[in-house]
This record gives sequence, C-alpha cells and structure tokens, in this order.
Amino acid sequence: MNVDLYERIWLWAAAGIIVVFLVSMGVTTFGYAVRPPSHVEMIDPTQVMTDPSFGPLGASTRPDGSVRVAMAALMFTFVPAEVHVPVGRPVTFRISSLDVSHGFDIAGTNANTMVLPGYVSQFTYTFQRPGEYLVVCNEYCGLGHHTMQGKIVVEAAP
Ligand SMILES: [Cu+2]
Repeated sequence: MNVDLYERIWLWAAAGIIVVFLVSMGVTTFGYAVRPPSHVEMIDPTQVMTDPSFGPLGASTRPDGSVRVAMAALMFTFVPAEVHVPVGRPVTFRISSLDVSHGFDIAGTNANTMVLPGYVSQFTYTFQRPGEYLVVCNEYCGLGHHTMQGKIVVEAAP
C-alpha cells in the first residue's frame, strides 16, 4: 500500500498527539493525584444552612480530633467567608451550593472541586505551611463571579 508522504506525516503527528495526551493523563493521575471525586452525597439546597448532617458551617474539631470545614457557596460568596484551620492536620472540606454551580479552588494548592446544588462536595487536604490561602470560585456563576472569594487561615500549631 502506497501512502503519500504528507499523509504519513499527518498520521504520525496525530498518533504523537494521542500519546502526549495519554502520558499527560497518566502523569496528572498518578503524579499529581488529580482524579474525579468519589464522594457522592446529596442534600436539599434549601437545607444547606440548617441541615445538621451537613454543618455546622465553619471549622469544627470532631471528637476523634479530625478537623471538618463545612461551607456553603452562593452567588457571590462563601459562607463563612473565612475559616481558621490548623497546619499539618488533615482537614475535610464539605461544600454545597444554595443556587447554581460554583467552584472551590484553594489557590496555591491542588485542592479544587466543583460545587453543585443538591450535592455535597467533599475532600480532605492537609496544609503543610501556615498562612492565608485565597479561595476562588472557578466556575462562572453569574455577573459577580469575579468577586466570589473566601479565605482560609492556616494557623501554626501552638
Ligand atoms: Cu463563580
């Protein structure tokens, strides 16, 4: 079979691009631990502020010593807008939306999730350095989207 030179070049270029995509997927999955969330929990969006199984809103230390942060996302803020957590301890974030799809991205970390109405987004992250971390919404949620932010203050151990 005779394949034209330019057609052969394009075939190899397409195959090369596919290989690059597969390798980058493997690197992000195994190297950077980027993967889809496995936690599926539903909640009535009208009950996010009051549902005791979701809250209490803000940071709380559970009887076993683990830290839990429950936050609500709504146009165009997070509630509470600022939380304080300890450094070096696993913090489980639980976030849900009252209205539309939002994002929850802790700048400077790989902690990042979508926040959908009707679902609880949950992940656990351990902050290695104390300081202030900016939380931004990275899903366009309306005209005030660019102003939607929160703050996580990671406090050094006493
Ligand atoms: Cu937004």
